[in-house]
Amino acid sequence: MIRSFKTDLRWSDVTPRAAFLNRRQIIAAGMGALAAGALARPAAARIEAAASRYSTSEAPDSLETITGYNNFYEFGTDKGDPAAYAGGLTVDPWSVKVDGLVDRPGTYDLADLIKGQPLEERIYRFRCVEAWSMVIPWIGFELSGLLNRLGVQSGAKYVAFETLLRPEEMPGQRARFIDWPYREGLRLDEAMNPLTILATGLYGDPMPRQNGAPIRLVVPWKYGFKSIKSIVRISLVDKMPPTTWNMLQASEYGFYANVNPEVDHPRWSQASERRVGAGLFGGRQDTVKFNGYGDQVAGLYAGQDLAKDY
Ligand SMILES: Nc1nc2c(c(=O)[nH]1)N[C@H]1C(S)=C(S)[C@@H](COP(=O)(O)O)O[C@H]1N2
Ligand SMILES: [Mo]
Repeated sequence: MIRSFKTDLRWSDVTPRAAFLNRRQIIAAGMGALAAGALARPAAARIEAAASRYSTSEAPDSLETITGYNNFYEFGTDKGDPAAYAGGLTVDPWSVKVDGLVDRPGTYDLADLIKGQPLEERIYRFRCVEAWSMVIPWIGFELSGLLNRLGVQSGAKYVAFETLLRPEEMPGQRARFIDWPYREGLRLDEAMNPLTILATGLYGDPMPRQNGAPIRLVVPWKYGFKSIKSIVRISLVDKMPPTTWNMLQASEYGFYANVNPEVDHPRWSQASERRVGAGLFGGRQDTVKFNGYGDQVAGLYAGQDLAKDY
């Protein structure tokens, strides 16, 4: 088990979910069970994992907020569409294709792919390019651990990801303004940073479908669109891969998409953000460069002009 370095705030005390207060009694299934393939059994696997040293001590948004206000265009463009329409997504069985410049390519059953990766809780700030934000208690593991296991070859410079393409279960994919499947990518050093995780759950439970079940990326210093959901393909490549929002509107959405209050979106300011769960008394707060994770990631961009590499 991972020890908490932050004892001042226990987010289990602030969650409104009565059921969640019982989590310590139901952890028998535990992390091992989750890693071994209990991912798709909604009630079966609750995960014990204390806040890691990378977690914020800010209070997470409620489960209702995190699962009710989503961007997942495969299910529609309204914030309530994923919650309304993702219920029919089959997440078990689930396989992920690994290809490109990697020693162990193949199509892996999800449980095999993530076997042995140490799950932990990461309470991260999450900042959408649309200038809203949340705090989300993810369960996941460092992408670097998986990439090391897969064996990244020396020519690889980027990691590319793809979301499931299944219009029968993803009604938003019938709209053609996006060239499906949804695609994202990271530079290899970004992918290897310990903040970058693949998340398989949140609030101690397997990942809700609207949040990208059964496995999604979380890159907390970048705008939310980089954190691609429901991943079915991971490719190690030598060139910067095409990414969905950049393909749609390159002048508005760059490849890097680092949270940056100094670089406005062409149509709105990025200087501040609305904390979604703040409710009546909450308001806007200042946006922090790299979403507050600069100590860990600013060095990745030394020598880059972030106004140009936006
Ligand atoms: N496949 C896929 N991944 C996606 C998206 C999407 O539309 N499709 N939306 C992105 C955007 S814009 C955001 S802000 C986050 C939202 O994550 P959340 O709904 O879990 O908060 O998912 C990102 N990942
Ligand atoms: Mo977003």
